[in-house]
Amino acid sequence: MTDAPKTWTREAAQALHDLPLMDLLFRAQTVHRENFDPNQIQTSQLLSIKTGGCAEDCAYCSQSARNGSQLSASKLIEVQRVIAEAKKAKAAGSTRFCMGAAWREPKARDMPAIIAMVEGVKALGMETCMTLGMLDDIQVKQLSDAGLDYYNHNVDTSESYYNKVITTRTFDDRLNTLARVKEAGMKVCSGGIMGMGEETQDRVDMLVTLANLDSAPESVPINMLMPQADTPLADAEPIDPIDFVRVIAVARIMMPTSYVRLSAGRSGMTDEMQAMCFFAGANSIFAGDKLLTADNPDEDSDVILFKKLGLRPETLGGQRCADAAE
Ligand code: SAM
Ligand code: DTB
Ligand code: SF4
Repeated sequence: MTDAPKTWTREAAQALHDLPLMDLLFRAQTVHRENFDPNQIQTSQLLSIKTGGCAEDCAYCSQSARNGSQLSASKLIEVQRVIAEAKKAKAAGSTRFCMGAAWREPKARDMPAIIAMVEGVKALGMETCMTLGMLDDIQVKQLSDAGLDYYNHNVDTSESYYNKVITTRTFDDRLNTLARVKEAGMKVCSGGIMGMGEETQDRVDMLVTLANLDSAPESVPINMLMPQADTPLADAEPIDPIDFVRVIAVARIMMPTSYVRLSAGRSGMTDEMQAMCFFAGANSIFAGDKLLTADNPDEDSDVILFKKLGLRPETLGGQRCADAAE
């Protein structure tokens, strides 16, 4: 069952994807239990530290200045506000605080505040994650020196579908930043979005890219497109829920020790769909009633869902369990 190849071919990954659903889910749950406690879910909370006015043209995003979205651009928020929000997230049970900025890349003048945010949130005893766009060598060193734990930078889709979604940067730009982050010693959080009009092959190719990185990302967010008004993908055909579950299961099997995050789009999912995603091996979520700009299920409904499913939020230090199958 754990005879996973080191390097995945698209044929092997596609064959996995196309298995009868029950066979795929059984394999995914088996791999999951060999590597994690199946009833434990890591929770991260997001905060938008700089919203809107972004120079990139990502077709899914409400924050691109190039899309017609009504969202107004804001400046980088105050460090103290970030720390106050992180304290609330910690009190609500999140172990990781993820700070996101609508930038193509950070400017040198922003780095002192960014560093202060990382240091301030870490001082609360939380894990830190940032997503700020592309980084240069100086910036990865600054973030790593500040103690940043994770850097989120999604590949979003397959290499061949990439320019249907984003034209202001390339897939290779994305991979270059991921390589710099890894090289600087930070953990990588990278995944993508399902439901942007891509083919099944694009979903498989995206997972092959991620699984075949020098080491697979420690965290793999799988987002379901949340269609945003006035963006080119506002009317995209929604992905079939079972097709989404398949992607989670394939991600779990191909990246057995990574956290697979059931990310954006949970507010549009039934409890049953989320339960299937957890069974397929998703073991992380974003908690809190807001993502960056879009809605997320409120805390109460997540508490009820966890109770119904017998899930426990992971605590810091209570992480990956090598012999979880016992
Ligand atoms: N500007 C940075 C960047 O793009 O890397 C960080 C913020 S960006 C909003 C982070 C990720 O959120 C994107 O890569 C994308 O995968 C996800 N995302 C953005 N808008 C979304 C939407 N409408 N539905 C689902 N996921 C979305
Ligand atoms: C990720 O993969 N999903 C998060 C996080 N990384 C930064 C962002 C989701 C954004 C959803 C749309 C919004 O809130 O604007
Ligand atoms: Fe900018 Fe990130 Fe949105 Fe793309 S996804 S427009 S880079 S904020």
